[in-house]
Amino acid sequence: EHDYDPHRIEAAWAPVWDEVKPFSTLDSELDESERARPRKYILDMFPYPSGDLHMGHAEVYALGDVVARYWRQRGFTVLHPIGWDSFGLPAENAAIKRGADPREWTYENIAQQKASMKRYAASFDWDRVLHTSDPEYYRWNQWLFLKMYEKGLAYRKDSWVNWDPVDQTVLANEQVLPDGTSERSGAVVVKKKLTQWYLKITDYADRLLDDLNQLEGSWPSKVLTMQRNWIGRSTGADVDFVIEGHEAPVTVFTTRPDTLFGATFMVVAPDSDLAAELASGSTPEVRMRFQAYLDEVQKKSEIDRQDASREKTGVFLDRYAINPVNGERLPIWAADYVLADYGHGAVMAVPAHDQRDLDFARAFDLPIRMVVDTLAPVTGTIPVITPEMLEEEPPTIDPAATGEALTGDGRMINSGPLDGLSKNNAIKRVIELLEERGTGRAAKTYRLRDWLISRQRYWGTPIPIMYDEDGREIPVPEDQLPVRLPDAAGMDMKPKGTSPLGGVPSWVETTTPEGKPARRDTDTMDTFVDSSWYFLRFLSPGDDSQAFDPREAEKWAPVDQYVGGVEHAILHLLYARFITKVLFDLGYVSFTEPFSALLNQGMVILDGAKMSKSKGNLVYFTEELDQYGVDAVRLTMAFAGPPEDDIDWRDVSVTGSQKFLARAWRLSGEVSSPVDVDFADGDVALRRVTHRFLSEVPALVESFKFNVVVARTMELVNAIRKAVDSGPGAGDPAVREAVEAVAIALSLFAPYTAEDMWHRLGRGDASAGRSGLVAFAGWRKADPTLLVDDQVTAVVQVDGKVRDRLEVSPRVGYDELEALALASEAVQRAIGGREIAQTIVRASKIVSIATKK
Ligand code: ANZ
Repeated sequence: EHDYDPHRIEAAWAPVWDEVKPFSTLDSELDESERARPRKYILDMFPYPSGDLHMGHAEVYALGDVVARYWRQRGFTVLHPIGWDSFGLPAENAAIKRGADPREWTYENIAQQKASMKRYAASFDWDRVLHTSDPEYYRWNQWLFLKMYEKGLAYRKDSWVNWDPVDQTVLANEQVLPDGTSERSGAVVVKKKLTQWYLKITDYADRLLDDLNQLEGSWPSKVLTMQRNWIGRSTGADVDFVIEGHEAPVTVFTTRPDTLFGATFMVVAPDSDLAAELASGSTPEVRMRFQAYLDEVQKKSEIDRQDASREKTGVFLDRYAINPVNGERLPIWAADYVLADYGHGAVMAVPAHDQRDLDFARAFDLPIRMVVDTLAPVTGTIPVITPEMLEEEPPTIDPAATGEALTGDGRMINSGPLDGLSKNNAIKRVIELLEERGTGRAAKTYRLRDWLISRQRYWGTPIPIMYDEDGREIPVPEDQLPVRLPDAAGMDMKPKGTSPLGGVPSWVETTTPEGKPARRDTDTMDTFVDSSWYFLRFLSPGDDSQAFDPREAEKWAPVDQYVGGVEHAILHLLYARFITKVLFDLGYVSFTEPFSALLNQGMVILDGAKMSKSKGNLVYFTEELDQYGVDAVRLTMAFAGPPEDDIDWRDVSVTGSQKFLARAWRLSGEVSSPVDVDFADGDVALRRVTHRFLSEVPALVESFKFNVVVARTMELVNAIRKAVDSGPGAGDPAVREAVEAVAIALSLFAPYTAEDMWHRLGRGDASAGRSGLVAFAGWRKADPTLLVDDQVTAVVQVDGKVRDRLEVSPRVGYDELEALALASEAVQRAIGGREIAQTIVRASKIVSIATKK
């Protein structure tokens, strides 16, 4: 007999599983009973194929697998697919560096990662693998784009975009970090004016926000908050201002229409079309100063511009707007604290009540008028005036003097028909006034912008649009999809500001459906398009007639449990939610949220720091597997702590995990009772331990307390060891029952060890297909009669005399026992209404009450 050897066990079971394909869920692979079972869709975020798997993957796939394997044990047919998010810049940059084809680099890495995942025994359905860089996949990106184009949800516009000067490509707002640098290259992002494709996610802003309420409790609240802030809905009003010498009125968005009488000037974003228009209608001198200012502004990042502490800059345009409520002439300025693509790119400035406006007014000597008296009480009691207060100089609140804008509530002053109203009532009233006159209306605005998807790079999905000789957009007919990427051989991929595809005339030149010459759009799509709907493609792998079969979506989707990193809390999840709603509106799916529940795992770190090549603190995935075996690494991931927490690889003991697995495994060889023994004849004490375990584990797994489950399994193993060595012995039926429970539980964390145990216990039968594997053994039901606690007797004394005896659980708490004692009638009688001086509780044995004499 050999001892526990993880590598021997791995070598024994990997080929068996390859043969049985235990986790295939294509209809053709399921038998009738499996098709009839309830279904679960458990999805781990798919990887980007950059080199081999790393410890971060090791964590997410270990944890996702616990969930998938758990639901199988609960009798569900579980879909747990995997694929690769295989388009994107790293492949292209690696290709440029090494002169290789991005395609080769990508698919070699995929092959390596796939082999590692198989070795890691992640219970994936290998019949449903997808790669987003396959034409069979990206064809459907193009289809989706065309569907959105038909609906007006994909459109082209000319605008200032975020430009990464290192990668020489456009970035979505979401890809620019708070410090104004590129999430990808680290370069400081600048602005550039380009014609680009956008998806109209802003049309869905309200639904994307409101539907988050459905996810409350099943998504981490942190992620919900991040999504809410990203969408950033503000409510207020749009107010139209007539501009002297300008035909069209200018509309501004304000959250404080109540302060309209306090507007003393108007500010437009210097980089807006409006500013250019107003300047061009002004004097030559203004035009020159404006242009010089604009040149300055364009060098700044949006983050810089929003920094409130920065010194205010701007130019007077020598133009005037008319305040619709009082006819006042407001000078119009261009200043960079107003952003071109928020609201309408123009604000009514109310310096008394807005800090940015106040700073600006003080810098340029513009008038400041208070319209809200924030000292006037709105609700509540009037403050008591003390004699001391009468002695003091009344504090001034005038913003012109203090430099502090008054943003609080109060009573309206200097505001004609609004005077005396509170803020909220004034907002209501002024909106009514504006609506009556047709010069304003209630409005909402969002921080969220439309999704810019054009990228000037090679390794992505070509945008399925061509342009005829007049530059008109012509969608590529659906039956001509996919628009395939041309071969990379001989292509110059170096970033140069336009897509490398433009350098392949044979690809660019095409013909319209009418046979006229046309040129293809040479940009490719943001890879977030690829990952916005991949969870649906898993449902219909290989279907070349549609992106996915709506009937399959009906069967499996939405995803019941999504598992992945919190780094995707905004972008990926928001885009997937958006596209799901679009597909709902188009009638392809019947649900509006793609991921019913979300688990964010923490990071694997070393000595408190993120692992990275540059820091030289990498722990290598395959080295860990070589040294400790797959199961010990997987178990360590689950045991390290709550899944949301970071795991410091220095603080864990993979050796400890391995020792525990060996202890459990040895027991499976010691069980000497026959397979068909009746557990009911077993030792009751051990059976109680086993059944408590069986009853408690499901709720623990379902609340992601995987570490607690592992701890409970260790306790059970200890109890079995005791029973074998110094209790009823290895032949007792309760020992078999307990060891089998351990094997089934370990199948979630340590699949090789569990399979081997199952086999040694005489249960496993690989020739029976998947039903002969431990993964499908089924979670055993706890026998409720074995869950009842032993009762112990606690005595209750009052003033030294025993007055009652209580039957309680040995685990009863102090407070609970005290409450039970006080609830006793006999005890109350003995107390006789006297005050209690002292109560001493020793759970679970005694409660001693002393009364005041
Ligand atoms: C007048 C006013 C008076 C404002 C007042 C605030 C306080 P949030 O809450 O972030 O949505 N604003 C509107 N468009 C802007 C733009 N393109 N760039 C910079 N600022 C802009 O902010 C809405 C407020 O931000 C609006 O309400 C407007 O200033 C300003 F006592 O209008 B407010």
